[in-house]
Amino acid sequence: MKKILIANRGEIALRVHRACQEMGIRTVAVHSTADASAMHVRLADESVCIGPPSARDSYLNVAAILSAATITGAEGIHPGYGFLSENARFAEMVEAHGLTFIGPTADHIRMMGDKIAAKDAMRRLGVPLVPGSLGALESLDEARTVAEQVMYPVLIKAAAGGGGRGMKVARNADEIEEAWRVARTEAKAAFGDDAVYLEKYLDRPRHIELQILADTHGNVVHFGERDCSLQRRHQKLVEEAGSPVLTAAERDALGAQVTTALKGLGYRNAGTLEFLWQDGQFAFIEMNTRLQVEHPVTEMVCGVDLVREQIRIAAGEALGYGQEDVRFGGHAIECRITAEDPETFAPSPGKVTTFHAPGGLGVRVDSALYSGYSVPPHYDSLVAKLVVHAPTRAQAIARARRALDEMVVDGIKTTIPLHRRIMADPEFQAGDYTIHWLERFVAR
Ligand code: MV4
Repeated sequence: MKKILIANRGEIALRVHRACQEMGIRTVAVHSTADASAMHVRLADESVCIGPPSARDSYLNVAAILSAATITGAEGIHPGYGFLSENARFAEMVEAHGLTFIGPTADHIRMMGDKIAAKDAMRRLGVPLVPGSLGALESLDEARTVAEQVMYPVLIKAAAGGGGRGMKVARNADEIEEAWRVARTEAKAAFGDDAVYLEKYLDRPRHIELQILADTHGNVVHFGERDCSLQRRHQKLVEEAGSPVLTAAERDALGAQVTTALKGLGYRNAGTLEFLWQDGQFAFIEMNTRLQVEHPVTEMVCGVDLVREQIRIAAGEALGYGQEDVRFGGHAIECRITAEDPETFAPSPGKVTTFHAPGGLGVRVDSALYSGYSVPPHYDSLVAKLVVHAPTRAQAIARARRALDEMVVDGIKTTIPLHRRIMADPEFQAGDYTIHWLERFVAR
């Protein structure tokens, strides 16, 4: 491929541009009218305005994006994360236009978008799951029966859900009818699909995910895990690689199971399998068929450029290395810095009067900010990812604290002060947290 269209904005558009640049591939940026002076537009070799500020009319405007690719002669489209990245129809249309979609097949995107189909596929391939219903629940009676089998508390989840939407807990038999009714109603309203399934509710899990790459020649390798337990309202704030609770042997065992499964599936390109981890046990919950926001922590510990690999795979190249060639060095932490009030989380768009990125050994900042840039109110509030890498977790935390103290984002409110507090906290430093830790931390 000689030219790639980047169907995204912000830091991830820059991230993809940088990989292309280093591979000698020219880039086409697309942008809304609100992003005419955005950094991704400035850096790209060419740019096309695809619509008004509303994402619906610009970054989600399939016709405009395909037209932009056609008129600029782009051969491939990288969707980044969010927007059209997990839209199977879009992947199909890209291919139907004779272009390369830099990601998995439309069929695999569709399969993993249906959480019931995803779990069923993983179960058949021998990946451990949370105990629960086999497939969709056909009736309230079936929900009661499965709940008695796996034992309360249970969770009813929407098949079309994910990311925490359309989930209802039933703590006992008195609550199951209400959970069943509300989950189905919400699923229908949110996704136009009222299919639901049931799982035993794990009360204090960690969220641990595994990064994989698969080429079109049958090779699958994993790049270890990320611990993403530090989240608030399903928005991740801090991610680390590796997880503070996992041994190398546990990682190897999980990785072997997952790479075998994905070979069986014929999966291609990048993917992430999400697990809940509790009491030393892994249970698969969902698979993401895109590059993830937190991919840099994996890149830092493995020394791999995941976007470069995605592009090579999409071009039909073989990975060219095996699992034994993937080495894990040191520890990496990512702090997601958003344009939000660090106490109330109210959005804080506006003009950045001064932006100063930290630097030094083991410090990486992925950001589309510059001094004088106005953060538009129309999109996600993520403005910078501070990623640090060091030989040990304790050194990585010290490095994150030092870098956060160097970093300046004036003119808007950001979550930098909250990250300073998290990095200074003894429980965080001990690695002693579950998915519920951060909600309590921000409330105190
Ligand atoms: C769960 C769970 C407990 N038990 N499933 C939330 C988002 C979606 N990806 C799955 N989620 C959960 N599923 C069972 N059987 C708890 C959550 C959950 C969660 C998971 C990962 C990260 C943050 C979370 C926050 C609240 C609930």
